[in-house]
Amino acid sequence: MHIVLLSFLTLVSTLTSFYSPNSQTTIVLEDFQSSVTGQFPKNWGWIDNLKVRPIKDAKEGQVPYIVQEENGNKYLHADDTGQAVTIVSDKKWNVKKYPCIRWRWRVHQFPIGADERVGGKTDSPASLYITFYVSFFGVPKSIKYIWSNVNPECDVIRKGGAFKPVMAVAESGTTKRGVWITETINIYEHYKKVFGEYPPDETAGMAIRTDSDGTDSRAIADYDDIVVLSECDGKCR
Ligand SMILES: [Ca+2]
Ligand SMILES: [Ca+2]
Repeated sequence: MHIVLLSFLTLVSTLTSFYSPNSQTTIVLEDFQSSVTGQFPKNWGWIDNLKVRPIKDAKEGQVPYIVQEENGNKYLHADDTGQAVTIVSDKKWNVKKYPCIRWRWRVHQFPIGADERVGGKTDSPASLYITFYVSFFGVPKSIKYIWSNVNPECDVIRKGGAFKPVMAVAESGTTKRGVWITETINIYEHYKKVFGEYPPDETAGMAIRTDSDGTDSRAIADYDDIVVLSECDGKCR
């Protein structure tokens, strides 16, 4: 009798933990594993004069992003010498169900003298934009999460101008060179904090940019494992 009750209780507790509302679920948005090493990533485009174009429309060296591989892991590699191109993915997800985003990045070279607050020096070695929606007039509402040489973590930089995204510093400084760093941000909560309103349920896409055009230098960075999560603590709350 005891044994039956005990096993029943064990079963209940097992089921409870399995169906626990606290169990985190994740969706992998991009891990670059299905892309071809040495080529531009699959299912991404690049922005030219506010239009998204396929990679075949680019001139040699115009879009300096390729997939590289280390021990079987593929990742995106950006090497900008002033091209300053943004690449985009139209992957969308429900930000109410998956309010958190996590990704990892690694900077090999920081643009010399860059400062996103100073006109003409607005370069970031790495950045990931989340676009929440695009208006009828084609104006995107985005937060651009940057790795900034000098601006402090969680700093929010507003430049003004309809097409300029709000920037938020996800990582700061030039000491963590050549090391993969993982970021986790609750973008649903962060959007509310930055814009003072609720975000739409579904996002409109994401973008990546490594740039060094303002400082006329060079920026090199890698990106991988962009994942959304049903819950997290995250930075910059
Ligand atoms: Ca990967
Ligand atoms: Ca720039």
